Amino acid sequence: MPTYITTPIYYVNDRPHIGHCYTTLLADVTARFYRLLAEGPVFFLTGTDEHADKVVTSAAAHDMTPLQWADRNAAEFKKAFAFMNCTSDDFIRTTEDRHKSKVLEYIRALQKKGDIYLGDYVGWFDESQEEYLTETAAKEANFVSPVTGKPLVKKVEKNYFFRLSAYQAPLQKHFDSHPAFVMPEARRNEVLGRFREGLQDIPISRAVTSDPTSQWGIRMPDDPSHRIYVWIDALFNYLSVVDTPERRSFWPPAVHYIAKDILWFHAVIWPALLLALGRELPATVYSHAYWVRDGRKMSKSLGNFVTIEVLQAYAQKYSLDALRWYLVTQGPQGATDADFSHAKFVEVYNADLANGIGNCASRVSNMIEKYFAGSLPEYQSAWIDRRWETTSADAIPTYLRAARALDFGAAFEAASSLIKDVDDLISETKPFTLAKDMSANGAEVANILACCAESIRVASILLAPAMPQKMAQLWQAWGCTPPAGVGLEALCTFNGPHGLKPGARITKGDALFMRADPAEAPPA
Ligand code: ME8
Repeated sequence: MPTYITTPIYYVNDRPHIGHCYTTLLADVTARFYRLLAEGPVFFLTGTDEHADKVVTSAAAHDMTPLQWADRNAAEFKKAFAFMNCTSDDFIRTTEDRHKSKVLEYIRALQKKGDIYLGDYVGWFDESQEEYLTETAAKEANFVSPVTGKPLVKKVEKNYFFRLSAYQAPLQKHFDSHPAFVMPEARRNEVLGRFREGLQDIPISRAVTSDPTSQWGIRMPDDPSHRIYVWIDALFNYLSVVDTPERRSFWPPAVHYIAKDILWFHAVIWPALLLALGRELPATVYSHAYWVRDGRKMSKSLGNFVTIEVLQAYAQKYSLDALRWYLVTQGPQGATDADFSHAKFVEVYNADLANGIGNCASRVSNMIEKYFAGSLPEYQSAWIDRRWETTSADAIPTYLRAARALDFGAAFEAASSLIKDVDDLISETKPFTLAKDMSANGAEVANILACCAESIRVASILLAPAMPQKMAQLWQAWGCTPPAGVGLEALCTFNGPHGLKPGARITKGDALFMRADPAEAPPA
């Protein structure tokens, strides 16, 4: 089955930071997991949202045209995601013709159906978020932006409206019959709570005036005095990119990854637009929480963003895969914000990586080198199979269940449990002691080390979506690079057709992860 995974398209008024990298990384890990499953083609999309008013303002402040400014920052986002080793299949910029022409097509279809009409709008506008707030929401927020605290602006406009109210009942039905439509549960409940207040039609255009800001954006079909509201233009990216003969089979998306800030647009407005267009709805909108720093929200005014430069310094010092591991396993998946903390980074790095898979793989390859001249020994498989069945076999189904449910924290914990089982096996059986008398214990040492090496191989496959480079390094040292196109379950069958074979060369290679000193200052 084709699998389609998306990230938000990010505003180009600013440079990328940890938040953007995190969401795109989650999507990358998901895409790599689905590619590993080899159940069908995978399409992973990210990109930039370029028609926001604030792009015009920032561009002017830098003496550039909006498009020049967008070009520059879109390139920054591309660079950031390349640095994170994210494997997106396409990068959409909403200023591209392929997107703009599709948006016009969708708007026309909605007009024809009577779902878009011209009316008057009076409302409270949050200029920093490019978003209108309902009267109730504006009052609750004391007429300031709930996000930035800037005063809301009262506006009356002739606008084109989308008949959102008509989709209350069908959306409710969809929510009722698709419990995984919005994840996690807390976010689903949040949407349903607001949803019960009732849906009102929403403005989807803005008047074009002499103000240059208002001239940026896609014009309404047959009415150049209006431009399409940036949010509507942006949401359509998910469809426009795959709405081609070659890519059509990717629709609908398996998951739209977003954070909690843009939940309403994705959980209500976007599905309503899709229902209106007669398109299938995405399987899941996954709305994660926020990265914060030292317990405080990251913001421009505090100047406390974890920038690309900070992330690069961590990758340089501890390796990119260690950074990916920290972000994915300690990040704000679920409903709780996560703190980016150096102490936590080092703790997780040492526990999971340096003392985890790194140390385990190096111990096992050292012993194979020492006792069997680096050649994987023969073993009595009945004994090993029993050990595997009793301690480790559950890790794979647990991993699969968790990863399919997009719970990568739990999935990688299951993968790491294999490494812990190997450590436990070594502590219990002490092959290094047995090896003192190889003529008496050689067969037993062989059994133990073969079992350990094969368990590490299986773990490395499960860990690869998070740490593709380091696992590839291990596969190279052990000559067990998995062939492309073979599904995860076949690859992970213990001593299966893709398992390590007796006689395989197990070389030590470079250490995967060197231990870090917790007292050391954060990399700068
Ligand atoms: O909202 N922690 O773009 P945007 C985690 N263009 N993730 C964070 C984060 C944080 N502190 N800060 C930002 C827009 N993000 C629109 C989207 S989609 C059709 C249009 C991530 O540049 C997170 O994914 O403000 C969040 O939803 C997104 O960046 C917002 O990016």
